[in-house]
Amino acid sequence: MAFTEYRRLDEDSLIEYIKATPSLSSKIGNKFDDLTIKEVGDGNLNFVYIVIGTSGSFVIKQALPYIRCIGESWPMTKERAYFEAMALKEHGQLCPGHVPEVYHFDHTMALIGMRYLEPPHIILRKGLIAGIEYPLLAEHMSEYMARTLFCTSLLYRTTMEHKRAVADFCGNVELCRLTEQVVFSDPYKVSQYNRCTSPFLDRDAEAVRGDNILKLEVAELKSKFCERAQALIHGDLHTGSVMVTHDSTQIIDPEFAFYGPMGFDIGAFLGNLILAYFAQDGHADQGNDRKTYKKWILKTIEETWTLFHDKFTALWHQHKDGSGEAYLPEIYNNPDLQLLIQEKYMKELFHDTLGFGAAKMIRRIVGVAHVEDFESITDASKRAACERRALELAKTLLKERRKFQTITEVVSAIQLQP
Ligand code: ADP
Ligand code: SR1
Ligand code: MG
Repeated sequence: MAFTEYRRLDEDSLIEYIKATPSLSSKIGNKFDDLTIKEVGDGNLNFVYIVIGTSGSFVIKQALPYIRCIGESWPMTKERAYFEAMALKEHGQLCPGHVPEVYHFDHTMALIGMRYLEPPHIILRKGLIAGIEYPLLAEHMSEYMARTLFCTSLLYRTTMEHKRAVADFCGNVELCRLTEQVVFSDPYKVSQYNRCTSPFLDRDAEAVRGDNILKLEVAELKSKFCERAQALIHGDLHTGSVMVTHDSTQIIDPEFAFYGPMGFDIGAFLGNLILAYFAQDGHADQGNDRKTYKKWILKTIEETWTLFHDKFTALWHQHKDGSGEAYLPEIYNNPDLQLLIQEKYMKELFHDTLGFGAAKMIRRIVGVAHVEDFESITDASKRAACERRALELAKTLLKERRKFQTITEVVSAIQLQP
């Protein structure tokens, strides 16, 4: 069977595809008799197959020309697989310990072959719902974000390298436009795609649409998302894009990658941890009140930012005389001036993180794509109560982000949210 033009694979045609593809068949020792192939895609967009043989394994991810969770009525370019493969490779080079290796990419078939993150790896969001602590999560996520964001920014690269890379990733415009719509636009207007825990949150959703200050602030964030090519960001760094074990953290699914504001990634991760925090009361039962677990989530939020800050600024210090062209050493080699610049840069990044994180929280409560953290709370009134607290906190963070000076203040605000 030839695979010279795009077609959607299934379990049977995938075997033929693997047989015809040496980079994949060699991974399973060219043995096809005892292969098990299972489609596991529980994400929103694509099909994911786990392929396990007696001598090896891998994952195949294939993009379709539409959004899986909506259906063919919402077309979406399958070029997204190209950008996902590019970002996995680039981020993988910068942070190999936390990104699955790409074994194969087929542009025509919009298909990626990559390392199978074997059990006990699970999706972090599911671990957070189950109340499992991951002691190295903050360490690993801060490492991944510091390395990928710093090394793709002008703090590390020349403007020539940066411009070329920005131009390459500009092609991922359709995925960016999807984010523009579902994160920065739809939640603030009546849209056929929006939903909320009705009728409990109908008024809350209406209040979001009627909040002029909120709309003013979200416009500012949207403009930054569209205009600021600060670094190669993952673009969808929620807790469903992270797979974990007790001591491994792997970042998957960067199909929304492009040169955008760093705070969009950090905010996505922290915002989703905050959603996980507010969902805990809905998961509490007689056996576990989740109080200890909530403290661990708060500690992880605080540590992730603090460690990110320290690692990012350490990289900056280490490469201050390198080829990065944002602050040329011949102008900015004075230590006092360097400190001022760094403080200004990190303060703006902190406020971006809070703003984007809050926008990502709001869209998960009143927009099209909700999160399992809340959706798995079966009692709708209980779910709505959890969601309302998260929504109120997010509105405060988004509107008043510039008043927060430290991550400790943010954690206090989360705890004090009535
Ligand atoms: P989508 O782009 O549709 O969101 P994801 O990349 O999030 O797809 O993958 C969907 C699911 O497939 C994940 O939630 C995870 O369960 C599984 N998966 C994806 N990549 C891997 C991998 N490399 N190893 C193991 N499981 C994976
Ligand atoms: C229709 S919106 C689908 C969402 O799923 C992806 O993971 C992105 O977050 C996107 O916004
Ligand atoms: Mg996904």
